[in-house]
Order: sequence, then structure tokens, then C-alpha cells
Amino acid sequence: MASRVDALYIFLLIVTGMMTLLIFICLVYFAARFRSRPGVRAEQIEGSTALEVTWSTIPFLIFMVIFAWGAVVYFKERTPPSDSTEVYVVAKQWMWKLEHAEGQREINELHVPVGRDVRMIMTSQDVIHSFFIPAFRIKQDVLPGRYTVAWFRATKPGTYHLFCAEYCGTQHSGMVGSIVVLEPAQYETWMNGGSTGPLSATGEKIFAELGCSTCHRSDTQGRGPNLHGVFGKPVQLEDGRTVTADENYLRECILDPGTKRVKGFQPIMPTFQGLVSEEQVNALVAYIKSIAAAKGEAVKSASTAAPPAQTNAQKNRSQVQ
Ligand code: HEC
Ligand SMILES: [Cu+2]
Repeated sequence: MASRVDALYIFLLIVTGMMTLLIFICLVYFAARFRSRPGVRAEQIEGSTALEVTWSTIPFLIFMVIFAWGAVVYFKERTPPSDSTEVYVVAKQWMWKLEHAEGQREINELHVPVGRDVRMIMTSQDVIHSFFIPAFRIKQDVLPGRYTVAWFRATKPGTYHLFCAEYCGTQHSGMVGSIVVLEPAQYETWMNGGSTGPLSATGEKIFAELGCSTCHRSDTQGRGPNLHGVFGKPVQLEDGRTVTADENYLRECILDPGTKRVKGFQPIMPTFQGLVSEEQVNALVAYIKSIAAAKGEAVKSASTAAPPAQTNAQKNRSQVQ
């Protein structure tokens, strides 16, 4: 993204620089040309349509170019490619905790391979922070109580600054880290050292430990919906709305089950607010995502999911509902 953002920024600098120059040249020229002289009097001029149309149209066109160009860069930056590697980020006063989908945990350091799309699913366990990697030109607020997303693809090996860009308390300035971009081979070596197993496997364990699995069974007999194949799909709610089961939806179901109740089910799911840490919620989300992926389904978003390919899990779901 960096070169795209820079190109737009340089264009803005050139346009504004040229305008400034033009204004100053006119200022100096007119001051000299129309200076006060004895016997010469100014005369009043009443409007010029041609001139007004010109000075409205030209800036309008320039602004529209800036708008369209900015929108293209913005949408590109806000839309993670669908096959990105995922990293869960938890911010707290005053550190960054990062966990790879493969299970590696890091503090204030993120190792990534060169040339891979990396999508960060971020939340905060206390106040608002902001995930800022200046070299990659990405900055995204990290909020308590919900997920926000940012992505990048590093193109050059090296170590890059990671900052918190939102004043978050006394040691805000110490909330710094680094993004370590490795060659793929080096990255493999790094990856193979000390993992606790995939995040989704950790999630599966927590799922059993917290008793989620007693209600959410992989057949149709549970008191709660079968969670296989839920992620990325539209869900019908009791109040008539249909929402897409993305990361934020899963998170809300776990922490605040009352607000979005699945159609056809009793409000018996207890809230896990305060019982699970942000890391545990991330693991549960990763697990629920993995059991959608295991069925060979499009997992990233509803828009990429092909509706006709109904799996058994989905058929079970519609029977339950
Ligand atoms: C006492 C039974 C029970 C337990 C325990 C339980 N749930 Fe639920 N869950 C339900 C029911 C019933 C629903 C559907 C009604 C609703 O949305 O509140 C549901 C809904 C959900 C949904 C939305 C499913 C969909 O199809 O959209 C998710 C996700 C979920 N639960 C995750 C969990 C997780 C994770 C745990 C463990 C931390 C858990 N549940 C524990 C009963 C339970
Ligand atoms: Cu911070």
C-alpha cells in the first residue's frame, strides 16, 4: 500500500504547492501592476460569467480526481484479500499481544514472511489503542468490546516500527514494538520453534472446558445451534433481522448472547462476559471459523460463499431452525 498512498500524497503536495505558487505570483504581480498612481482611479467591474464558471469548474475537476483516487486507495486498504494469513491482536496498557492462527504467541513483536497477505483481527482489553506501522502506511484504531481489522503485505525483509498511535495512558509512548519481516525459509524456521499448536485447537479445548460443547453439538440434538459451517453465512435472528456471521458476530454471541438471538432457539445461552479473556475469545472464534473451513466452505465472508453448495452441517441447521 505504501507506494499507492505515497503517490496520492505527492500528487496532493504538487497540486497545493502549485496553487500556493500561483497565488503568490499573482499577488506580487498585481500589487506592482495596480499600485496607486496619481491621476489613475480604480473602476468597479460587475461580474464575469466566463471567469466564474472557469474558477468553479477547474477546482471541481481537480477535487473529483483527488476524491476518486483517494476512494480507490481507501477501499484497497480496507479490503483484506480473502486468503490472508490471520493474526489475532490484543492491545492492553501498555503492550501488544499477538497470536498467529498457527499458535505462535508474541509480545510487541510480529514475525511475518515477505510477500504474504496478513490480516490482523484486533481488540483491546482496556482502553482505545491504535495499531500503526508507519512504513506500511497502515493505522487502525483498536477498540475494547469489538474487533477491528487491518491488513498488509510486506514486500521487503527487515524490521519495522510498530507504534500505538492513540494516547492510552502514562506509558503510551512505551507501547512500541516491531514487525519482523523474514524470508520465507527463515520464517519457516521461526515458525517451527515453540508453538502450542494451532489457535483453533486451543479454542476447541476451551470450547469443551467451558461446556459450550454440551449445548452446541455437531449433530442436531443440542439445545443450541450446530456451529459447523456457521462462519461467513447469513444467520436469521429471532427479531427478524438477518446478519452475517463474521468475527464480530461470533464475539457478540459469546459475550452478549441476548442481543442477537438465533431464530428458533430459547434464550438459554449464558453470557461469558468476564469469564473468558480476550485471548480465549479469539481462540473460540478461531475454532468456530475452523469448523466452517473444515467442511470445505468459503470461510472469509458471505460475499464469497457460494449459496447452492449446501453442506450437511447447513442442512442440519435448517432442520434445527
Ligand atoms: C446452555 C446452553 C449453551 C451453552 C453452554 C452455550 N451456548 Fe451458545 N447458544 C446457545 C443457544 C440456545 C443459542 C441460540 C440462541 C442465541 O443466539 O442466544 C446459542 C448461540 C450461539 C452462537 C450463535 C450461533 C449461530 O448459529 O449463529 C454462538 C457462536 C455460540 N452460541 C457460541 C457459544 C460458545 C463459544 C459457548 C461456550 C463459551 C456457548 N455458545 C455456550 C446455547 C448455549
Ligand atoms: Cu496504546
